Amino acid sequence: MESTLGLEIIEVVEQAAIASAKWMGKGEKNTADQVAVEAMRERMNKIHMRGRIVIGEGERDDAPMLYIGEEVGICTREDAKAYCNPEELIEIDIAVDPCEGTNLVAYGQNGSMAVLAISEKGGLFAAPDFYMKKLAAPPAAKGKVDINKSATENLKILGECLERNVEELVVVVMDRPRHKELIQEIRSAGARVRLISDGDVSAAISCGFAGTNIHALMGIGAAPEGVISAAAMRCLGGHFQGQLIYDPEVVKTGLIGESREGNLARLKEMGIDDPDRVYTDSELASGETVLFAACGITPGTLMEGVRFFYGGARTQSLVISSQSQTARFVDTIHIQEQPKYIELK
Ligand code: VTB
Repeated sequence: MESTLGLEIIEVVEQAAIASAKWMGKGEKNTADQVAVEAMRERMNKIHMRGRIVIGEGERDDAPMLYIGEEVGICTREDAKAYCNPEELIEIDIAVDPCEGTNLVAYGQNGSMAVLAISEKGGLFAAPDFYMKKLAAPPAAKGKVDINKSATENLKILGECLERNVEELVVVVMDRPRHKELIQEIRSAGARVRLISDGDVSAAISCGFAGTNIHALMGIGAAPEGVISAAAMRCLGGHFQGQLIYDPEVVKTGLIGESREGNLARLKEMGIDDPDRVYTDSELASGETVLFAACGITPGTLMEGVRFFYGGARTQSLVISSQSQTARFVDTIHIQEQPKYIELK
């Protein structure tokens, strides 16, 4: 895969984050999302690639841009022959979430980001718009904790792997009625819980880095974002497992259809024969090469949010590559008008 792609996708997430950040705290989550989608798509279409959206804003009928199946990149254009040699270009699959945590942006809260993952064709699991039970943990616990074990057991294992008491562990859980028992169990086991209102991608990835004081993500979030988290964790060597959730009784609120049987039939139609299968990060992001990029919209555990100043903006992004085995934090000043001065600190 093009090594320059890693640099270009930084700009893709930066542009989405800047657009969305202009709507921070305005109470309009749909606009915060829409402008991020537009900015992401516009920048993506300037990249010399043949890309296809596998995880995006929804089905073509509901989403005008970055819908599942949309082709993106200069080399997908009708007149592309003049500058792209189709034989030389590998086809790329892309999973996007231009505004992960729309509510966080709308209410000016921490933890939102523009995010995407890329792999060669077929390298990312095209997760349906279902829920996913997730378990993320640091590299030291990879393959040792297990989504099939209880939270109590996993916390004990995690403590051993990280050489600390369970009391010294912090678990991120989304604040939802469906997690009532899980939260109780984690607390009774002795660990501490950080409840978040939205944005479990940031929480999952934070487990991959020491020093974030986040040691695990447990609970049920959206499945497509699970694939994006898995892509990052696969590159970082962290632990990530996901299991699709199709029973509305388990989720209690939200997106999926109301009948368990109907949901099971939908999964079967999509070619998912074992609906209870537990996927690992390298099954969700199975491509030979995987790239991940995120840019903070509001401040988060890993990245600063977008900061505007006279004539420009400053962003912080993270790009992770399986090929170069790097996790790069990129601090960028975007000069939009001739600034009076550029502040470095
Ligand atoms: C959101 C969002 C998460 O999952 O909660 C969503 O904040 C689905 O959960 O970051 P609800 O329907 O209960 O809100 C994520 O988008 C990603 O997993």
